[in-house]
Amino acid sequence: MKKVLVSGMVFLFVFSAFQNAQSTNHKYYWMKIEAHDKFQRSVIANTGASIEIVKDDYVIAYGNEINLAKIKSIARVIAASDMMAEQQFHINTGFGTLDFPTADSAFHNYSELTTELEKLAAANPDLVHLTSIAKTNENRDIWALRITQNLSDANQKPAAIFMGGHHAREHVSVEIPLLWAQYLVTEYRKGNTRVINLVNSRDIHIIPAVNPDGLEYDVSGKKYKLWRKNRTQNGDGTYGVDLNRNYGFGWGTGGSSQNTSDDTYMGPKAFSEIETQAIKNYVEAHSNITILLSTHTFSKLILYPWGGQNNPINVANDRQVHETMAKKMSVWNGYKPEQASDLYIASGDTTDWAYGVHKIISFTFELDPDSSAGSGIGGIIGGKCEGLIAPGCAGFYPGQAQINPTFQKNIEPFMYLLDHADNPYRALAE
Ligand code: 0X9
Ligand code: ZN
Repeated sequence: MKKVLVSGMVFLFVFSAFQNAQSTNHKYYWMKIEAHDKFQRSVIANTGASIEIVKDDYVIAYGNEINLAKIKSIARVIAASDMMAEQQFHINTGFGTLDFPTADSAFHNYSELTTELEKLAAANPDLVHLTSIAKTNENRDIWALRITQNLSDANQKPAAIFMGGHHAREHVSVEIPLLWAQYLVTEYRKGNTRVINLVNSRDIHIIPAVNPDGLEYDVSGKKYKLWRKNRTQNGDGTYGVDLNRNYGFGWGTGGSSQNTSDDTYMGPKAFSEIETQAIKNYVEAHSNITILLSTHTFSKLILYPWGGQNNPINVANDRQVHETMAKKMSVWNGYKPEQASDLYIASGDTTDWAYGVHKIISFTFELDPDSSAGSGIGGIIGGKCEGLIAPGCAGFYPGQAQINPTFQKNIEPFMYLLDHADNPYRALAE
């Protein structure tokens, strides 16, 4: 009996190792799936595919053939088209040039981002302080900029934190916090009194690229790879944890996957990742932070907790302050304000943790473009996103011309967030 059990275990081990070795060789699919409400969408999110576009009657999701098979058993798949390219297999075959395709050279790769941040800090030592908050698996610094008039008493000032680049393919979400930092300094020097007053009276934290390893991987070889996660080696041949499923509030309670090869893999435990640990430690070291914004792309949404449960926040004024601020900001940027779980349930995201554990008023912006970008299932050119025909490609890779207009429409919301760091509840009386 014992022998049978042991050989059974050996078989299972060998079999699962084989399966896992195969799991890096997934085919990826864009899927158009019938779904009429958040409950149907949450069931789809539970398969480990990532939902990228939400419409009244359907969603567009991205995932592998296992996700697709699971989805087929629970919902009607209207169309699915596979990404055939070798780079969709997501195996490290050498990085090649770590840079954007030439047509998108206005985006900053990691070394260009580092240079910009260093330049800003070096030219403005009285205002801008650059630190590395962690070294990633691949030895990149996660940079934090602190903009404040007098560093020695910054801890006494109300603080807001802006961060981007949790998801590798969401490059616009890195450019916007970078532009925000540059804007604050430029306007300060120009004598913009509103900016001067805010910079003098606030402690401003900006972390433009939470996931530098993933961001670099996504552009390696000058080809977009539609990569989402970080680049942790999961130990079974697969790479990456979804950093926006790895935070430690309600971790692993829905809309995230235990399967290492899935795009929404939650990690082996909450805060298993260097990147999420770094954000946790940083936020906890700055207890004056009252406001948090995490930029993502795309769909033009302003999201607030909860994302991991359908209930609204049950503390009335906390719920109202999120709702009121989101609504107010939506007038400026034209984005749709809603509770994150109205899209679909997803647990372990940044804002649920920041609000749930630290009572920080927290928002996710899903930046431009809107969800009509490539929302039909089209053909795919060479399996890459360069043809921008596949759904989601245009959404994640909208082209460099999109960067500045996206920033311009978000200046006022960002100023509003910063302004209200002294007392977010003020928004309720305005
Ligand atoms: O799924 C995510 O992590 C975010 N969308 S993205 O396309 N950038 O990946 C949305 C997070 C919002 N939270 C919930 N929907 N619960
Ligand atoms: Zn994202």
